[in-house]
Amino acid sequence: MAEYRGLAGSPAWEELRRLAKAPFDLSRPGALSRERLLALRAEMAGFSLLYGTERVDGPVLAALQRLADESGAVERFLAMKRGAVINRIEGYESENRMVLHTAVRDLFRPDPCHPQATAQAQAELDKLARFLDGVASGQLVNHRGQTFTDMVLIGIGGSDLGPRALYLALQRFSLPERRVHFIANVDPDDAAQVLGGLDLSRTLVNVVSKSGSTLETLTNEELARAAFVRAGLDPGRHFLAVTGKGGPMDNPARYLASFYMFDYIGGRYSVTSMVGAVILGFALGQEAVIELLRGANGVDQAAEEPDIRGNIPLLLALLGIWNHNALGCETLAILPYSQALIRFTAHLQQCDMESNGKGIDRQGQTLSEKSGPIVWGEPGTNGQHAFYQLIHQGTTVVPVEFIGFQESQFGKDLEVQGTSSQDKLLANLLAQSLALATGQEHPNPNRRFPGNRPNCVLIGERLTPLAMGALLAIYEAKIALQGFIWNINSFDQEGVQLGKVLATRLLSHLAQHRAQPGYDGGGDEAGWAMLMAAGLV
Ligand code: G6Q
Repeated sequence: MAEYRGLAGSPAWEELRRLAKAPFDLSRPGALSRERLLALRAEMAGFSLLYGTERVDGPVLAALQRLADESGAVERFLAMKRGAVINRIEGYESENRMVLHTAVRDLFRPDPCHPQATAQAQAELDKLARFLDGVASGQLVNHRGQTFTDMVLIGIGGSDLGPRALYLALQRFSLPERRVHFIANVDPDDAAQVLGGLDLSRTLVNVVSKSGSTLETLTNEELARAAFVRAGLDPGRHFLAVTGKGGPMDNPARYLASFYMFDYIGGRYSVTSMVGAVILGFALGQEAVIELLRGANGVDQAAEEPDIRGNIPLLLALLGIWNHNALGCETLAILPYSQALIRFTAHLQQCDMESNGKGIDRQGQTLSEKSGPIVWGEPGTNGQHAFYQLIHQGTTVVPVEFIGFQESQFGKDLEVQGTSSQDKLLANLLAQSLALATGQEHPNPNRRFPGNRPNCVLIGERLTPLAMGALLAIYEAKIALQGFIWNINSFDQEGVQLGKVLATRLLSHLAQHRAQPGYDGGGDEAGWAMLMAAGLV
C-alpha cells in the first residue's frame, strides 16, 4: 500500500466526502432517540464523550475508522512517544526534533516509552520536591528568615498559557498562605499591576523561558529585578529559572534554583514539564502535580486504542475533521461549563492553532485540503448571554465541544426551587447541546432555529488534579492525532517568526531615530511609513 500522504488521495476521505452530501439530519423528529444518545457515547479516564448530537451515523463512523486506520494515526502517536524525530519537514531545514512531552508523565508505567527522557523528567521532579520541601519547612526563607508566600511566573506563550490555565483550574486545591501571579505581556502595565500589589520580600519570581531569549520575558525579568533592587532585596535570593539546559538562561549563579526542560518538549506542550510543575507545585503542593501527571499518563496510554469508539482523543480528532473538512465548518468553539476552566480554551487555542495552523504537509507540499480550524470559546453559561445567538441562528455553522463536570469543585451549593446551582449549570449545558442539534420550527422566521449544528459533550465527575491531567492529555493527543491525519508537522511554529523579525527591525528604527536626528528608516520604506502613520516618529 502507498505511504499515507494526507486526506488527498485517501480512499476513506473520498468516501467521507461522498457521505457529506447527505449527513445525518439531527433536526428530523425523533432523530435524537434514547438508543442513539446512549449508544454514541465513549468512555475514557473518567470522562464520557457524548456524540449523538454530531451529524454522524454508522457509515460515517465506519469511514472515520477507516481514515484512522489508513492514516496510521495511532501508530504515529506511539512512534512519537517512543522518540521518533517527527518535528521536521522532509528535505528542508526544520527543527528536526523528537516530540516527547508525554515522557515527562510516563513515570507510572514500569516500561516507559522513552526511558531516558522519563529519567530526565524524574530527576527534575526530585529536584523540585527538595526545593518545595525547603520552602515548606522554612529552610529556604528570605533574608529576614520569613517564609515565601507568593510566586510570580514571568513567561509568555507556551511558558504562560498552560501554567496559568491549569493554576486557575486547580486554584481551589491551593495550599494555605500560597498565592501565585503571572506576568506575560511586555506592556509595562502588566508587570506594574502585579508587582505593585506584592510584598516582594516574601515573593519568589519564576522566570520561565525554554529558549532563554524571548524579548518579552527577558524584559519583564529585568523590570522585576529592578523592582527587587529598589526594595533593597537581592534578586539572587528570590529568582528561579525554568529553561532549556545549556541555553542563555542556564546560569545558576543568577538564580536561587534552576530547573530544566529539554528541546524535545514544545512550548505549548510543556505545562506538565517544569514549566508548569514549579508554579503548580508551589501553589498546590508536589502531590497535586503528581496527580496531574498521573491523569495525563492515563490518557497517553489509553490513546493507543485503535478502535475510535474506545479512544476519546481519536474520536474527537475524527469528528473535528468530519465537521471541518467534510462539512466545511471553519471554526470550533470549545465551551467549558466550569468557571475553573476560564483560561483553558485560551490554552487550547494556542495548542491547536499553533500546532495545526499549517499550509504545507510533512514533505513541504502545499496542502490541498484544509488543516486546523479557528479555535475559540469562553466558559458557559456566560457565553450564552453573549455570543450564542450566532451559534444558534447565525449564517455560520460553528461546531461546539462542550466540557462539563457532574460535581462542582467546592461543593458549596444551595437548592433554590428544587435544584442546585450545579444542576442549573449542567441543565444549561445539555439544553444547549440539544437545542443546537434539533433546532426549532416556527411560523415566525425570527423564532426559527435551523438545528443541525454539530456538537459533542465531554463530561467528567469533578475537576480534580487527576481529571485536569486527563483533560489536558485528551486535547494534546487530539491535536497530535489530527496533525497525523492531515499529514502536517504539528510541532513547529515558523508562522510566528516573521512578525518577531519585523518587530526587531522597527525597534531598531526607533532607537536610531532617537539617537540620530534626521534618521529616516534607512531604506525600509514600509516599516518607516508605518511608524510615521502611527505617530511614533
Ligand atoms: C510554543 C511556542 C511559543 C513559546 C513562547 C515562549 O509552542 O514555541 O509560544 O512557548 O514563544 O518561548 P520561550 O519559552 O522560549 O520563552
